[in-house]
Order: sequence, then C-alpha cells, then structure tokens
Amino acid sequence: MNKNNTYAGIPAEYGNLSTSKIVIIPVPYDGTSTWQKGADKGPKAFLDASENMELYDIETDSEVYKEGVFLAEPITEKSSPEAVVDAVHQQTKKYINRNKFVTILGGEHSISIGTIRAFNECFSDLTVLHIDAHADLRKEYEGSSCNHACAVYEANQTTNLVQVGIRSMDISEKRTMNEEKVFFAHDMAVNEDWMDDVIDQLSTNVFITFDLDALDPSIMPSTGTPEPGGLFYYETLEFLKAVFEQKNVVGFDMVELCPNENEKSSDFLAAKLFYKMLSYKFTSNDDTYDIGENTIENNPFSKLSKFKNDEDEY
Ligand SMILES: [Mn+2]
Repeated sequence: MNKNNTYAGIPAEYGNLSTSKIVIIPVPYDGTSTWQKGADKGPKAFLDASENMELYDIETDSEVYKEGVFLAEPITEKSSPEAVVDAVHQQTKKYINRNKFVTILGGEHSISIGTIRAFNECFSDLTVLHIDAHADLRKEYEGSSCNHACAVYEANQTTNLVQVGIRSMDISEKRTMNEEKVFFAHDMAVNEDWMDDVIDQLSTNVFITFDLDALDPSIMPSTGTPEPGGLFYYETLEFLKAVFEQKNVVGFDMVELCPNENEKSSDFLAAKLFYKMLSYKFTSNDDTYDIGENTIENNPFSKLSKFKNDEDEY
C-alpha cells in the first residue's frame, strides 16, 4: 500500500468517504472457482498496478480521481459462498444509500450475485449488462446457488439481463437463456453493428458486471478460465464509452483477475480499464436523462435511486 493508504496513491484529500463520489469495495474471495485458483489475489494485484498508473486520462482530458475515490475495507468474509454474497450485498447497499457511485472489485464472479442484488433493490428498471466469456446461468453448481457458474442466474430472473461476449456454456443453460439478449462472440465477430444492437436492449439504468475473461486471452491471460476469441482493448473501450454516454450507468463490478507474478500486463490492463470506466462515467454527457416523461438533472445515479440520501442512517 502506498504512503497515502489510498486507491492509486491519490492524495488523502481525494480519498475521504464523506467527500468522495466514488467507492471501491475490494472482495478478495475465491471459494468456488473450478479451474485455476487465485482470484482472491486479484484486488491486491489490481491496487498495486493502479498505483503505477498515470492519472490523467488523455482521451477524456480528465483526472477523474479528483471526484474523490474512497477505498473501502476489503470484505474478508469467507465462511461460505452464501455468506460472502450476503456480506457483499450489505456493503454495496450501504454505500449506494450514501449516494456513492459504487464499484466492486473481485474476486471471483460469484460475488456479483450480491452486488447485483443490491443495485436491483436500489434502482428501478435495472439492466444488468453482463460482459463475460461464460453464460454463468446455472441455477446451482457443485451444491451451491452462489457458485461462480451461477453469477447471473438471479439477475436473469429479476432484471433485464443482457449478455455480451459469450463463447462458452453448458447446453442446459440454453433453457434459461433469453437468446434475444445474448450476444455470442462468434456473432459479434461478423456483425459490425453489435454495439448498437446491444445498446438497443438496455434500459436507462445499467449496472455492468465485467468478467475480465470476456477479453481475449492474448491481452488478458491472467484470468481463471481464459477462452479464445474474446474482446480486444479498443473495441471494449468504444463499446463501454457508448454505454456510458447513452445510458445511466449506476455502478459496476470487475471480477476474475487471477494474477500471475510473471505476467503483470493483465493487472495493468484491469487497472486501466477500471479507471477508463470511471473517466467515462464522470465525463459522459450525464446532465440529463430522459426516463419516460421525467428528466433527471445532474447526479443521475443518485437521483434515480429508490433511496434517499441519509448519511445519519449509517
Ligand atoms: Mn467468465
């Protein structure tokens, strides 16, 4: 950890909870992964890489850390996958209720069950934009509904789930899947309009769950289950930027960084991608959103929340 004890080594004045618009919750958990272990080391590798990043973003001409980024205590619960999901759910909701732009850093993908549950309770008409190589639609896997293979089963029941980059699944998941809202990697490879087609499926409020194995293993080898044929960096950025510009992104998580001591570029990619997403959020044209007849002005991620800002409650 840097001398400031802050995200990316930012000056302490930008890391206070009370003045920060952004919160990062690290969840170093890897209890259910089935192949390569090590996603529990993801948050530390991510934070180490973040400290070596230059914090001016050229593309957006911004320094988003000046919005304030509070690095929350890591969630250390490990007793069972269900207990982890509960802890993540509660912590996420706590910070959403303080009107923060909440981001969660995994850890393996099962933690997203908790993050999505919190966002879905706090925001109406929520889309979960699931960017991943895997469908993750199993109801139960190895005896638990909180397994990484089940990450978006609940979201599929309770939100508008839109899946992007999928290239590996079990045939049983076809029964659960809404194929109109699934963008398979092999189709995206030959469809020039896939970004617009995805955006057409999104409601106004969007939560992004980003499994890093959605990216091509040539640029993101350090992940638990690398699958060939993934997204590349600039197309990913172009897509995300369009989503942030056209929709009200209410928060995001990033999961499945499984660091390898001999391969640091994946850690750095994750750190940069995360910072890019923050940069897009806070420089996108987010002054107004049309949601039906209502126009929400300024600070839309909080004003579309079902909850009032109540600092005293916590
Ligand atoms: Mn995956």
